[in-house]
Amino acid sequence: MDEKRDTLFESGASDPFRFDERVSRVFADMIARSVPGYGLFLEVLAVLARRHIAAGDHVYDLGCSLGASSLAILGATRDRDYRLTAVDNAPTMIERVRETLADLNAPQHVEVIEADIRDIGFESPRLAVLGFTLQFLEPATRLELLRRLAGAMPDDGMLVLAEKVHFDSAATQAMQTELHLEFKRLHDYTELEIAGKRQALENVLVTDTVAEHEARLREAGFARVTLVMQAFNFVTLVAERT
Ligand code: GEK
Repeated sequence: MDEKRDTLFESGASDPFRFDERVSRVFADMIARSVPGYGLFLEVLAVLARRHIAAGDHVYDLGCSLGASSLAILGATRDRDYRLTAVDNAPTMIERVRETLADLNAPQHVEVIEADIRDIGFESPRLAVLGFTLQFLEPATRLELLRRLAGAMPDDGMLVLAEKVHFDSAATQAMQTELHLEFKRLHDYTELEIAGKRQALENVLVTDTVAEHEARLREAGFARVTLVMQAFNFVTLVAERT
């Protein structure tokens, strides 16, 4: 995989954000320098996978991008024989993730599907991961996807949902936003790049509050929702079917 540094917003303003060839080429660098706690999220996911996945299970990585979540899961469970389906609707991501996962020679059965996650059927997902993906779906379509996931899950099914969130309190929101911006500055993004990306993501990445996520997950059919990790305005929730 040709790893490249993210300089997409060097000159500031741009068109609305899209997961295209340019983004796919720099994606690994972009997400590591933009999402506080991304590395820890992958470790948390590995722990959850080790704890939860058993032989014969079906695991879904929904919005897999370059496959980092799949790799974390597969690496932590090499002693088990199960099926992992990685899905993304960006052709350039799929092209790259196919290569990565094929080269991996994983003992598990891995398949990569290019599709909108709202259009595929789910076959008894014991573990499903939405790693910073739900936030890119039109808000009105989120509940239906979660409902279908919960409905297809076995009783001991689990969803790992990682998202950027916002806060009801204006003071908390201001503080968390400032800390996120400082994280980006720490990773050498300029003010122009930060402003450009922010503009590009407007109406493309639409956040909810943790309370909104919890309420929607419950409405979708998940019985228990647990916050397992937070880094500023990025959270990971575990939703259990029963
Ligand atoms: C990781 N989980 O590295 N159907 C399928 N894929 C979609 C859809 C959709 N409707 N909408 C967006 N995507 C990964 C990171 S990135 C997060 C996930 C980020 C895909 C989109 O093409 C992109 O690859 C991914 O969701 C979101 O752990 O960029 O902040």
